[in-house]
Amino acid sequence: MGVMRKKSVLVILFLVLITLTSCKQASGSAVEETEKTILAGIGYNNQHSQYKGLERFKEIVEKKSKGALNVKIFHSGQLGDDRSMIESLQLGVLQVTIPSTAPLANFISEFLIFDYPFLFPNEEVADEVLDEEMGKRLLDLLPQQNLIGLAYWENGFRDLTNSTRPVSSMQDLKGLKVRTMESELHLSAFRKLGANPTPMAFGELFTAMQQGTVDGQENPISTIYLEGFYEVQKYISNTHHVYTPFIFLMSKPFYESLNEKEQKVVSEAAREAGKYQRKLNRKDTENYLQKLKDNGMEYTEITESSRKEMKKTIEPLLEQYTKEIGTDMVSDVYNAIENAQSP
Ligand code: TK8
Repeated sequence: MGVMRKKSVLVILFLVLITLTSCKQASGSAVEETEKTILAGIGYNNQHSQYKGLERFKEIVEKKSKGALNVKIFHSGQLGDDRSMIESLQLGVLQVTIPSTAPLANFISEFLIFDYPFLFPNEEVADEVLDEEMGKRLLDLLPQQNLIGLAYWENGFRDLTNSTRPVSSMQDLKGLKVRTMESELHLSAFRKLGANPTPMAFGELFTAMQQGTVDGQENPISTIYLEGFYEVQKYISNTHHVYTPFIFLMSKPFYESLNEKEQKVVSEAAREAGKYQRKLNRKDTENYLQKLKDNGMEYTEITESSRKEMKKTIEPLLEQYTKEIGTDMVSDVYNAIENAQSP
């Protein structure tokens, strides 16, 4: 059994143990109610808005359920990477995780749409499309995978960093060893742009950059700063090539074990905490680019013509994914984006 496999088994055993020891009878109530514990695992550390949003979720849920529900938060990938935590939800040994949509696309291919480069023009349009009918249509695909999607949160617009050279155009990408999320589309897109991409779980990324296994990576500015990537990356470019939503996932078996009132509490709390998290993430993004420069990173602007060239180069590649996702779904997403931009 491989190291990763052993780790996942250990994490699952750990989660089962926690769940068993956390279930305790609420004493003194007329009807013995078992307190339900929500184990929530995320990939980022406890400085990121993803963690602070989850703290807000915890606060709302424990207050509104009057203690019938309690939330335990595990950050920094302590319970595994995005894919393994999604699998733990499907098994029912973990109750909440908030992954990027890219790894989720390995379970439901329609979520690949969010890896289409330059799909969203800005956060406001992304909010409107995700929080309205189009976003709900995608959430409705989750129960078939034993998952419930309660809300969209924000990872953000992804920018490229590397340790080798400034990148201001597609030509500068040539041969660059870039880590991508475990998404077939991300991988083929960077290959098409001339880079030398490697898919990798987020938890392995810092060491890979430190050891030179990869030259660069791409993530939102708040991640680059809060995960200390400036310690091992010299150059950052404002590629803004993809907007990645987070998706607040709950294990379907757990969600169905909740009574109606509790289901309403967790659903409303996920949405309310998501609005708070988005706001926080945007404020962080404004502040952190300067901090990256203060920590020695060299910032390069990508010209609009370079962005157009990248988009044109990748376009033919998307045809195969549009077939996989479904042409209707893809055109509906683009129409929703267009409608969200019209006055
Ligand atoms: C964190 C990941 C991360 C993603 C990545 O759990 O893997 O680069 O951007 O945010 O979801």
